[in-house]
Amino acid sequence: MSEMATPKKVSTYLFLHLVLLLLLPVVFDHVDAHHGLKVGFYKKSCPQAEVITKKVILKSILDARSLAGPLLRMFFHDCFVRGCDGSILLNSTSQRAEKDATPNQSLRGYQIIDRVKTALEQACPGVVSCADIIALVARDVVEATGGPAWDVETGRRDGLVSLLNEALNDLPAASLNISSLKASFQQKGLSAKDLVVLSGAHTIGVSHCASFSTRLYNFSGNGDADSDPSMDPDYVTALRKKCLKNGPNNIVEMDPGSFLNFDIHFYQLVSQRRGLFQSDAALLDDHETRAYVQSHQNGYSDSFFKDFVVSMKRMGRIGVLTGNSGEIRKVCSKVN
Ligand code: HEM
Ligand SMILES: *[C@@H]1O[C@H](CO)[C@@H](O)[C@H](O)[C@H]1NC(C)=O
Ligand SMILES: *[C@@H]1O[C@H](CO)[C@@H](O)[C@H](O)[C@H]1NC(C)=O
Ligand SMILES: *[C@@H]1O[C@H](CO)[C@@H](O)[C@H](O)[C@H]1NC(C)=O
Ligand SMILES: CC(=O)N[C@H]1CO[C@H](CO)[C@@H](O)[C@@H]1O
Repeated sequence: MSEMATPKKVSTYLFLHLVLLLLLPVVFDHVDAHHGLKVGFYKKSCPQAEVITKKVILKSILDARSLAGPLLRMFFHDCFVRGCDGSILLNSTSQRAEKDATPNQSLRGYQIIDRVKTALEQACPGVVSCADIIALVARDVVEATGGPAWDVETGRRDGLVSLLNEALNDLPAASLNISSLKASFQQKGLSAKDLVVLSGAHTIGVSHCASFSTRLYNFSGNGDADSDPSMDPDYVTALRKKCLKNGPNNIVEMDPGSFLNFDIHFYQLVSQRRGLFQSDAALLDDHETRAYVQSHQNGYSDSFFKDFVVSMKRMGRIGVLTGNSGEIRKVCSKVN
């Protein structure tokens, strides 16, 4: 008889259910907020994963420091298209892959990712995803070039699909104005602050003339002397020498003199109207992003480094596959 539900028991029971129901969204939100990723995901399954990755990267960067730029950029290109799922690494099949989209033309360093993957497959076959390798490598190249170090959230799995058109649609072009840039980031769940902070990555690396030459010549259709008024005229003159009209598609350092060092110069350059892309210059066209640029133009990197870590983590959570979704690729350039 004691098993029988008395009204009191029923209401207690219902009450507990109600509490659970109310708590569920909280619990799920919590998991969702981190998209199922966690720091040290491979702690048990492949304890050496991060050490091995770092070793390969330090050696590679020592041999070719200029690979730091493209390897950091690769993380951005992976995450903005279909989420951080390693889709940037897949080769074209009957369907043309992201890799072949114009914005990726200048991405390099795929062989370094393969080198890391080979080392990890030897240590723990089939365990570490290519998507996580990109995320770990991005951290390692920032650290290796003098930027901040941080704990990378891992646990991403690899996607099965890579489509050229998605790269064209989802990667913001260097010609975008501030409202389009903000919209592009917002579509990925990132804020105006993330935009201005992550753009600080342009402190390392190089760009091809083609990515900004419209700013140098015939900008508004009034002849070759007509340059983008938002760029410092002295800088225009200097860049024209490196990027001749109809000349070869040369490369220029984005942060001249320190393009191999992850530092805070980007904000100095932008505030001096020497950002290379219209998308860099556009950061002065919005009150929030402009305030960030201005408050970081004096060269103190502490707060930028802290902000950069936060925004990299946020970018690293975009559209991730976790749990049983996707797969762990054996070779990063093709699905299993
Ligand atoms: C805000 C939107 C962004 C635009 C429009 C943009 C555009 C570009 C362009 C056009 C290049 C030069 C490519 C070339 O001509 O070789 C470049 C290079 C680069 N970008 Fe961005 N980018 C953006 C955001 C980011 C983010 C979020 C990161 C990483 C956190 C990043 C990291 C880099 C790096 C490191 C390079 C140098 C690559 C190298 O040395 O080869 N960019 N970006
Ligand atoms: C920014 O560019 C978009 C797309 O080209 C355009 O519709 C919009 O009017 C532009 N915004 C500003 C403020 O110029
Ligand atoms: C500049 O652009 C305008 C309009 O786009 C075009 O008609 C003109 O021929 C260009 N001039 C030069 C020198 O390229
Ligand atoms: C993917 O393409 C690269 C470059 O063309 C090539 O070296 C690599 O072997 C390809 N991967 C596969 C699995 O075919
Ligand atoms: C590294 C790489 O795969 N680059 C490709 C980028 O896209 C162009 C086509 O737009 C290809 O020709 C490149 O090979």
